[in-house]
Amino acid sequence: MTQITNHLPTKELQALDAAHHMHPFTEGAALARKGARIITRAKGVYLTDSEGHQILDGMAGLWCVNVGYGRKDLAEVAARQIEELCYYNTFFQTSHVPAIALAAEIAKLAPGDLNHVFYAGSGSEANDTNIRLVRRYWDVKGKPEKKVIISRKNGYHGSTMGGASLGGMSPMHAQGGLPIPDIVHIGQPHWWAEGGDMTPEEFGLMRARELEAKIEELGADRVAAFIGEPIQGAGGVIVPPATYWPEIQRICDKYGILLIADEVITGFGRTGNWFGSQTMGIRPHIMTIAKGLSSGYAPIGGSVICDEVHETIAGSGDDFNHGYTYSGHPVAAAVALKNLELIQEENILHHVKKVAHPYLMERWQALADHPLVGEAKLVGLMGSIALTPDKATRAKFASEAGTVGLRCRERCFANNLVMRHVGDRMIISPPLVITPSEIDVLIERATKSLDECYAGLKSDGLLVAA
Ligand code: PXG
Repeated sequence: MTQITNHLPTKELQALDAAHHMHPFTEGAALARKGARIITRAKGVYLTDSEGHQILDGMAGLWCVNVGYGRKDLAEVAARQIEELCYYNTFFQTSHVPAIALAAEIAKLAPGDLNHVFYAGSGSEANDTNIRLVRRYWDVKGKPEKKVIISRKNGYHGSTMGGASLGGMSPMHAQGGLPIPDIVHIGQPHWWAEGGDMTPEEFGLMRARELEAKIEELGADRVAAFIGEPIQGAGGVIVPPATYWPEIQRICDKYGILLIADEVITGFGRTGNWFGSQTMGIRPHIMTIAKGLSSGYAPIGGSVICDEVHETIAGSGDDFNHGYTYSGHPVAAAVALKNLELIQEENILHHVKKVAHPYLMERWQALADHPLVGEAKLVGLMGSIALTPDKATRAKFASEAGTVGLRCRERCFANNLVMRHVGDRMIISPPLVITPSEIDVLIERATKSLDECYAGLKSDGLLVAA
C-alpha cells in the first residue's frame, strides 16, 4: 500500500497530487505544471508548508478557521467523542447527545425565533436543504405553486446543483446546465463596480427594488423565498450600501416571502456579532450556517429555522423526506459545540469588535492611499480592497478582469501571505483571534505585495484603464 506522509519531498508530493488528486476550482494542467503548495501544519494564524515557509493565513483557510489553528481542546473533544460514540444517525426517531446539545446552543445564540436546526455536512448541503424546506413549507400551506427562489448575480451559495443554482456565478452556471428550474437572479448591491454616477445609498435602494420588480413580474403567488449573503464573501467581500437590507426586508415583509440569510461566512463572529444578520439588521426566517460553526475543525453545516416554518413542516402529519447520513454527525457536533464554547469563554466577539477590527480598520483603510488601491472595506474581520488604475473614476483595468488581481495574489504568496483575489479585488478574512502584532505582519506583507505588483504592472505597461 502506498503510504503518503509529509516526509516525502515536495516534488514527489506534487507529482502524486497532480496524478491522482482532482482539485476544486483548479485547472488541472496548470496545477501539474506548477505543483500545488503543500500545507503540512498550522498553529494560530500561521500555516507551514512542506518547504518550511511560515505563511500568515489572511483567509482563515476558506473563511472558516475562526478560533485559529492547532487548538488542543478541539482535538481532545474529537478524540473523546470518537471513543464514546463515533457515529449514529438522527433519522427514524433517534438522536444523540452532541446533536441535541449543539442544536440547543445554536438556538440560544441565533436571533429572534430561529430555534430549530436541520443539520447538513456543509454550506452547500444546507442550501440544498433550504430549497427543500421553503418549497415544502409552501406546499404544506396549500400553495404548491410558490416555488421560485430569488437570488443575486455574483452571490455564492455553494457548489452542489442546488447551491450553485442559488449562487449567481456565471462560470459555474456555464458548466452543467445550471441553474435548475425556478431559481432566478437579480442584480447585486456592488456599488463600486456597478453604481455608476449614483450615490451608494441611491444605488442600494435601486438594487433592492429589483427584488420588488421581480416579485411583481413573477407574481407573489409564485415566489417562495429570497436568499442572500448579508455581506457577499466569495463575490469579493461586497458590503451593501446601508439602504439595501432595510429595503429588502421591507419587500419580503410586504409580499410575504421567506427570507434566507446565508451566514456560512458571516456567522459565528466574522462581522463582530454572532451573525451577519444582526450586523446588517436583517430578520431572516432561515439562516444557512457552516464554516465558523466548527471553525473548520470538522465538516458540519445546517439550516437554522424559525418557529413558524418549523411548526408548519413538522406539524404537517407527514415525514419531511430529506436528510443526510451525516446530518448532526456526533464528532462534528461535539467539536462545533466546543468551538462555540471557546468563542464565548475567550470573549472572541469582544476581541473582534474592540481590538482586532478597530486596529485592522485603521491600517486597512490606510491602504486606500496606495496608488493601486481604490476603496478599502472592512466589516468585523472580512475586508476587501479594489485595485484600480484610476481611483477618481473607479476605473477597471484594460486587461482581462482578474489579471491584476492574480498578479497581486502571486506577490502575496511569494511574501508568505494568503490574501485571495476575486477578479481585481483583494480580500481577507483572517482567524478572529488575530492579534495587533499579527495584523502588523499582515499589513506589512500586503503593502510589500501591492508595491511589487504596482511596479510590475508599470514595467509591463498594464497600468491602463479600460
Ligand atoms: N454559502 C456561502 C455564503 C459560502 O461562502 C457556501 C455557501 C458553501 O459552503 P460549502 O461548505 O459547501 O463550501 C459557501 C462557501 C472562495 C470560497 O473561494 C468560498 C466558499 C467555498 C469555497 C471557496 O471564496 N464559500
